[in-house]
Parts: sequence; structure tokens; C-alpha cells
Amino acid sequence: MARPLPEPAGGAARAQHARGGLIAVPDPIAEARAAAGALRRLLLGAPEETVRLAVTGLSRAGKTVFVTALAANLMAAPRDPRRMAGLPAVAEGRVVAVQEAGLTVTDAPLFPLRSALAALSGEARWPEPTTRLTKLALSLEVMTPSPGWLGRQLGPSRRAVRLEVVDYPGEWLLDLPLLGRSFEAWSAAELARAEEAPRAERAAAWRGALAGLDPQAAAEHAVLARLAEAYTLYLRRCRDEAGLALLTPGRFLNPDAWAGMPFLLFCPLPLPAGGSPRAGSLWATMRAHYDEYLRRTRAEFLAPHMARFDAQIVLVDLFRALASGAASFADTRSALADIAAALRPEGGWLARLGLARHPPRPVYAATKADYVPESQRGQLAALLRHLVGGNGATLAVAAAACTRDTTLEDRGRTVEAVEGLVEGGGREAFWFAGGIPVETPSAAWFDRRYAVPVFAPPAIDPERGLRHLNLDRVLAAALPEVFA
Ligand SMILES: Nc1nc2c(ncn2[C@@H]2O[C@H](COP(=O)(O)OP(=O)(O)OP(=O)(O)O)[C@@H](O)[C@H]2O)c(=O)[nH]1
Ligand SMILES: [Mg+2]
Repeated sequence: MARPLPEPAGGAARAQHARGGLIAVPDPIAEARAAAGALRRLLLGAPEETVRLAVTGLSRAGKTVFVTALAANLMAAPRDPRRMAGLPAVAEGRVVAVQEAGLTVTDAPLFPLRSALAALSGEARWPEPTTRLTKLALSLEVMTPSPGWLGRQLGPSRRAVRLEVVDYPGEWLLDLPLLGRSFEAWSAAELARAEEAPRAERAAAWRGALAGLDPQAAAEHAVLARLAEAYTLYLRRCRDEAGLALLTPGRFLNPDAWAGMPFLLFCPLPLPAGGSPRAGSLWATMRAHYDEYLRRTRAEFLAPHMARFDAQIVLVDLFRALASGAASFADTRSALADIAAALRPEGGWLARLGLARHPPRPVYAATKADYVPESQRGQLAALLRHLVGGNGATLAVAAAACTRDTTLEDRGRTVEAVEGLVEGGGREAFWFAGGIPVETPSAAWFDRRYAVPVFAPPAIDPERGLRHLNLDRVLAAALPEVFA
């Protein structure tokens, strides 16, 4: 029997052949299709495409500043392309208009762009820590070259892109690795962690409250509330006093609309002896609350806001981790490993939820890169790569570059440093003695304590946006389909 004839090769197949070294033959069908598309866009105008960007990162990583700088600099780009010239479409003058767009009535609250810009520009003040989820939408007009013969005759076509970005409290990111973890497993891991320094001393009151309890006893509201409160206090002290990052559940530190919800009354609890908890017991009630917590996280945070994204940027502040000592660094490292595992395309949380089949590869960015001079920013990106592994690009970024590079004399040696205005006035220089390590440093490295200054934010020029380092390169890596 005769075999069916192969399908005529389309444009994509031909392009692949051409890449493989074969000669590309003009394809009249693909050319005609592309030309028709270009003509249709020219006559009817293109429908707006929505591109969703997830900007994630632990608490204080720099998400809100990043989103603000992204908006300010993209909105300024059509007037002055120089600052975002790392985006090919901007450099070539093809991004012709960018403005803030509205949200539909059923959408999340609007990202407070105006107040963030006003704080940065008017009072040179950083935005407040984020306490709830908000969304920013930008509408972009980008001229894209039209393919095909007729496309070339017609010239570039106008593409309308709606870029949506979600901002949320960093603490919530750590709820992501909890999905798929049982109450038993979570409790066992957290109870063990709480025995180690520097957690143990901060956990004393909560563990004291646990000590005399029988997990099989009937659940009483007052006991549930007392334990949850003691555990929340422990998490808060770990964050505020010891600079720790791996603190779950995230809503205990930042409940937003869940404040006071009964299902927040739980904490890690040892499995009762014999392993079979009675119905209505303290243990069974706390497990039910934990399960409800995860169900609500899925239904109200992950599924509606985080599942259908086209690009993801993960921001990491390595300076805070390096400056707060070995324990804080190890803790950030574990938190990042958990997050990197949850974000990986295969078997990650999206796959587990069955929400998206092909999540984009994350772009990891080490933030606040203006804390080190240019010669050390490569090391900063290398340290991040060492921590998150090979899944995704790694870059160093400062969404708001506050410093300038300088050199100083330190005990007879010339050191490269950065210099800037610190919050509240005054100039200060800062440097890491010995530079940024490219792998987890030795315990001796951490013996030297660093007091990291908070620099005042740079001025915003409405025509040009904010001074940054690599913001354009991070966006180019995350959104090539918009800005190539
Ligand atoms: N030098 C410098 N500091 C920065 C930069 N970006 C952020 N910061 C500092 O880091 C702090 C935290 O930044 P945010 O953007 O608010 O962090 P966040 O990730 O939104 O934090 P949460 O909302 O608490 O999750 C700011 O208040 C600044 O002090 C930067 O590019 N350079
Ligand atoms: Mg924030």
C-alpha cells in the first residue's frame, strides 16, 4: 500500500531546516499566511495580547521596588530609550507607547504605583512593606516587523500588549513548597528545626506551651489560640531578630484578609504516641486547620493569581543573608532550595496543582546589586547560581541604583567600594572585605559582621525613569516574546 505523502513543510519546519544547515526554500503558503496576518493587523488593528509576569521573592527581596521601577522605566522608554536600551524593541525605538491600564471590577486591588512613585520621588522614601496582593497592568504598543514578502512591503505592524504583574507579601512565597506536604511531615520538620540555634531560644515559650499538652485531648478553642499565638510570636522573632527566611506558614506573619480566621489556629504538633489521632482531638483539629489553610492558599492565591503566568522572575536579596551571619545564610539557602524545587517546570507546584503544563523557566535575579562595585556583580550572580542550581538564568540587578562605584584606602590597601547617600542624610561608603564569595562561605567568613546601610533611593526623572543596573537585561531574559 502506498504511504501517505508527507504534509507540506510549514514555516517553522523550514526555519529548523535552515538552522540545521540546509538551504531555506521560500514557502509560498507560509509567506501568504504571514502576509495575510500582517494585512489583517494593519486594517483591523491587532487584538490586545495579555502577558502575565510573576515577580516573586522572599520578604524584603525588593519586589515592590522592582515592579515600581519596571513601570516607571517602561513608561519613560518611548520618550527616551537609553535607560532601557538592553531591550532590543526599546533600543530600536519600536516601543512607541506605554501607559498604566485599569483592572476589571472582579480583579485584584490595583498596585499602588502612584503612591510608590510619589514616595520615591517626593520624599525619597522607600515603599512600605507589602501587606496584600495587588496587580499592575501596563498597556504597551510595540511595532514588530511583519514577516513574509507582503509584510515587508507593508512595514512593521502595531502589536498591543497588556503586561500584568502581581505584587504580594514575600512571606506568602514559602507557602508554595507546603503544597503536597502533610501536617505530619510539616510538623516533624518544623519541630526539629526549632531545636537548632538561633531558633531554639526564640522557640522556648511556644515549646514550653506544647510540653504539658496531650495531642489526643479534646480540642479547646483557648488552647488552640494560645498555641497559634505563641508559634506566631516565635516566627516573628526569627524574622525580626535573627534575619531568618524559612518561616511557615506565610500568612501567620502577614495574614491580610485572613486575619482572625479560625483555620489559622494551628501550629506544628508532635504525632500522638501510637500514631492514630482521635477525632475531635487537638491534633486532628490542627491537622484539619492546616489542610484548610492549604486549600484556601490554592483557591485564593495560587489558582487565581499565580497559575497562569507566561514569565517568572525570582528576586533574591543575598546581602541580607550574607550580612546576618552563617545561620541566616544557611536558612535563606534552604528556603531558596525549597522554592527552586517548587518552581521547576517538571514536577513543581504548578504540575502538582494541574494548573499549567508548561510553566516558564524562572529568571533569578540577585537584587540590590548597587551594594557592590561593578567588578563584583558577576560574583553576586555566580553565588545565586550556586544556590539555586541550573534551572533558569541568573543575573544581578538593582531596580533602583542608589550608589556609585568608588575606591578607598583600607589599612594601606586600595579597595573597590560603593558610595551613596544613606537614608536620613549623610554619605556613606560600603564594601564587603574580600569581596562577594561565589559559593557558600566558610564559618570564618561570617565572623566579620557587616552593618549594611540603607541607601536613600535615587531620584525619579519623569522623562527617563530611575537609574538602575540590569533591570532591562532581566526583563529581556524573562520576556523575549515582548521585547525582542
Ligand atoms: N540599594 C538598593 N536598595 C533596594 C533596592 N531595591 C530595594 N531596596 C531596599 O530593600 C527594601 C525592600 O524592598 P521592597 O521592594 O519593599 O521589598 P519587597 O520584596 O516588596 O518586600 P515585602 O513587601 O516585605 O515582601 C527597600 O525598602 C529598600 O531599602 C535597590 O535596587 N537598591
Ligand atoms: Mg513589597
